Amino acid sequence: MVDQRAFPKGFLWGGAVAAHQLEGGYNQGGKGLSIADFYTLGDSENPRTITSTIEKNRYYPNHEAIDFYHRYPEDIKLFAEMGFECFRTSIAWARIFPKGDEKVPNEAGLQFYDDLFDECLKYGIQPVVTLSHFEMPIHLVKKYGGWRDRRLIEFFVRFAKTCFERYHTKVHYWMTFNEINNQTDYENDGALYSDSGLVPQANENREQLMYQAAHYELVASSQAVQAGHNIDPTIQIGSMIAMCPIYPLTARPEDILVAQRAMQTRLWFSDVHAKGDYPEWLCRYFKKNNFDMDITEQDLRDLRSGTVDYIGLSYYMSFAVEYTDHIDYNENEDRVSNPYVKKSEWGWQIDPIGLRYALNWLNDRYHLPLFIVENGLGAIDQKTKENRIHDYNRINYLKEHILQMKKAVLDDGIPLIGYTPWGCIDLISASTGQMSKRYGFIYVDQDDYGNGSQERFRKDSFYWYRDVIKSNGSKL
Ligand code: BGP
Repeated sequence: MVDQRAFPKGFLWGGAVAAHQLEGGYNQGGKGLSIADFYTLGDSENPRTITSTIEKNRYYPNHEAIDFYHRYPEDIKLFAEMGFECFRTSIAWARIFPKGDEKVPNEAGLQFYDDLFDECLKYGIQPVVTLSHFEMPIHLVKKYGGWRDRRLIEFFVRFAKTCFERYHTKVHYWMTFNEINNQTDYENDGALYSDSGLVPQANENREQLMYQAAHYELVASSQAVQAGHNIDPTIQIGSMIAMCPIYPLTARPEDILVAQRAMQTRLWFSDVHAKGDYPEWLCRYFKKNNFDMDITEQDLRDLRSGTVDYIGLSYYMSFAVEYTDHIDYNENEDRVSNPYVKKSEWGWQIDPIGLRYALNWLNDRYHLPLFIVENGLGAIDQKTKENRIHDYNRINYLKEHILQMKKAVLDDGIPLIGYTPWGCIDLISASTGQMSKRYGFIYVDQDDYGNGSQERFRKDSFYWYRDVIKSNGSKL
């Protein structure tokens, strides 16, 4: 018997996307080039290549993406048909400040988001906005080396202020950096590049570089929170973390200890965001490793004054870890596969109960409202001759996760603001650049190489999710 209880009144249902994964129009309306414009296509085995120039005859999937830049009225109308109450997207930094370090914003870029947000509001859909979702102007990477340079704080805060001033009456919920904690995977070039615009040199200590860049991002975030609240004290500015609960593979105490450290390693970013302080274990870790960190007294004051109002999280999977020979967590060495959960076609471990566990964990730790701003199943979809897409696997995935979310809210008392499943319309995958790794309720006729009509089709999940929203989660 499926749990038929409804969610509390006011719970926000919607969907989530990010600018560079769907807008296209990469060089239109005065937009500068961003780091996402330099990513080629990859696949499930091979990460995307980061090129230093845009090479002729190579395919860059984010350049055109699904052309939301021109087609958004049609897409928002479809979201409205599903009954969306909110829509999470990001603002492409390079549309507003094409180079990133100039003082005057690009009016055409600002106008684009005004028009987009107005189109949402026309249907009663409130925009939820991430300021930096795996994107920054490429000029900031080329000239300053990305977030390794303290001057980025000033540039980001100028961008954030410009957005708060312009849109604060239209946007209530904001987030500063998408999945800021992905950088714990600092051995992965893609994670460092997309989160911080870092291209480490051969002689550099990647780990120290990650910590330094993350520190500047955290300071920038805290200054942005302060500025946002000065502009409009009613807006809510959140952290956004990739929440992957990490389990010990066994009850062996060594496994428990390494899993605890792994969770601390993933969560220290939101610790700083929410509590305004570095955790003690991390300060000791910096010293033990002789990391020469540029952290000033003023930075520490800023971190304390600019704590977040809520925690936004993505939830796709859980991990399991096993002790090897040290307790300091290392993503690549310690992660193992969990025999109790299934995997997606891309090897992501599917664990709905882990979502309830994650929400309880975050609530205990932060006592702040939570917002699930990403969740979903990346899968290959087949369109039939009748233009139908029977995506039962996706419906099942989402249903199982919503059921656990319901228990977390109604049985455990978790203060959850809302739920925006990822890629509510098919878009370019962040990790692979593929179109065929689809998450949407809306199918976009386009293949991995950009061929296709780009026509939109409602999947079976479209009708299912419409009913979920209409019944406020009682009908699953
Ligand atoms: C998150 C990102 C999104 C998104 C999603 C799915 O990490 O915030 O941008 O893409 O994961 O990942 P992928 O597109 O690689 O399947």
